[in-house]
Amino acid sequence: MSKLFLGLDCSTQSLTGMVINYEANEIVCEEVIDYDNDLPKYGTKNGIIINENPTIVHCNPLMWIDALELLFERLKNKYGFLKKIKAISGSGQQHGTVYLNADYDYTLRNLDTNISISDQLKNCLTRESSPIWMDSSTSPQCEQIRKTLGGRDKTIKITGSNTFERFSGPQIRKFYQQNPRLYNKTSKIHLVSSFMASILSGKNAPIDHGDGAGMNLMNINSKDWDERAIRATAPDLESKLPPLVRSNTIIGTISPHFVEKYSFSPETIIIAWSGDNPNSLIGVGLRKTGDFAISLGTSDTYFGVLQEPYLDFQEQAHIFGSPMGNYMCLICYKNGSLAREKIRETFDLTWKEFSSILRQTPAGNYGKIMLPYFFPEIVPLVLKPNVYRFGFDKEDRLGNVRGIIEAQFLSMRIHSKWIKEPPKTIHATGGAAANRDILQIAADIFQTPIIKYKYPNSAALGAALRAAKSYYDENVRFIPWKNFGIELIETQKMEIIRPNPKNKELYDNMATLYKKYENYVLKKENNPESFRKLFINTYF
Ligand code: ADP
Ligand code: XUL
Repeated sequence: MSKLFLGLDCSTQSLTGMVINYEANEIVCEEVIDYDNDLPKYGTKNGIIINENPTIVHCNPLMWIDALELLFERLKNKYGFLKKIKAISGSGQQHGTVYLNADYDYTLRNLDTNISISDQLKNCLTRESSPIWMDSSTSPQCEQIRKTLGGRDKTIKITGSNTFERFSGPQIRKFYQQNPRLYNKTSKIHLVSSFMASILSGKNAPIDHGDGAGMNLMNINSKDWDERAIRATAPDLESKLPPLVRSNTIIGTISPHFVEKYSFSPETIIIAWSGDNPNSLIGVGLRKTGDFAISLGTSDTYFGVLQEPYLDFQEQAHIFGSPMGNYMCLICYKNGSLAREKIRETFDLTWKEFSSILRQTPAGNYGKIMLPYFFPEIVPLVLKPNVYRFGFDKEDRLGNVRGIIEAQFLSMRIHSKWIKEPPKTIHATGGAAANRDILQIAADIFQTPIIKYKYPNSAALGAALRAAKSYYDENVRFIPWKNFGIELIETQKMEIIRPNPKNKELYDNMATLYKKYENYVLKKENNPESFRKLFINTYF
């Protein structure tokens, strides 16, 4: 009987389940639950609860559980092979936190199959909604924690990142300060990843080193909770946090609830979940230093493998644990897909029409420069959204379409410079990686070949591969990560998009120009208009 492995990805806009047959190097099926359309009772837009304050971005964690049950229902009805699944792991949008009372663990262990899990757990939440990675409402808490830890450099040395508004520690501190009574009633604080792992395994689950690093609470060297960071965040916090574990840890078997309701085998093992970016690193086959990927999902991220926690003290960068046991570096943009969608919707375009404009317009966009902060931005830090346009206006359809794509990759090129290793190839993943014309511009700006895949969901694939590896390591023989999953990933490669060398010099100059505009707007440096005119005279 073929052995199957399930990877789940609880991301910002959807929950995906991908089943693989590792020995046959095959993706067997993929199912997606789209929160907005499949679970309308939660009233989300792009997966989030709309708040009139754009810095506050929350989600209802019960929605993720309903999505899981709906996904299993569909997989069972459509394919009926859930019994053959040997191991499951998963991926969660990073940084988001779920707050639970003392009844949570008992309720999970004693679920009634006739009632939905979300109904049984709703009284276990001490915070009705969960702040997610898009929330940027914790600047005071970031400052307080950073100060207590001895400033920016000290904070980076301890936790691998400066304090960031979306990171779990500042979010927990804000909850403690605003609702000390409910904070005191909280007995467990989970990440999205460990919360979903606990639902699956029917008991409180640990946090892995990949996702734990995105909290400003884990010591990046020892990979344990850091006492100083915990004390700087909130009282009695350590007792509320699940233990930290290596990403390959088998945390138990599947909860009897899913065996009874969806016919999983009771022997199905559950592997610790991780964050979506660490899972994607596995899913696109990054295995050694110098391998890089861009993920163009709701967020845009740029990340790569590191052997040691090489720290950056200048930029808005992060060091996370990688699921292989070493490290990964990452930068994250909030103005990713939803910013591209804003332009697409403004001009009432389909993605096909959007792409056709990218093909029609020239590299350099006639010197039109956009700083696309439709939402508060992480890299560079911009808390008050505003879109800046130089040399064009918001009615200019062609200028805006090309402007946003060039802006996004110029910024990524500039702000990834601190990673001394330049990319040799870049693996592309996430919803917008389906768009060849966007990837061509990325290849030209980075002057690096970009690999395009058939399946854009590398987080779910990475989770499925992690599940398979822990199963084989435990039951068959140890296979190093160096080779693991690479043959399957190879079958998914669709195309290598090569950079156009003719655009090299233009984009080198445009990157310098773009940086000047960032400094002009954000650091009040000189207006670079004369450089823009020179750029136009040189290339157009
Ligand atoms: P997440 O995992 O963060 O929930 P996805 O990786 O599923 O998000 O990406 C979803 C996004 O992909 C959508 O918001 C949409 O803007 C984008 N997308 C889908 N198809 C295309 C396309 N052809 N061109 C550009 N963007 C696309
Ligand atoms: C990474 C980050 C986002 C989320 C959502 O630091 O905040 O990429 O993981 O995908």
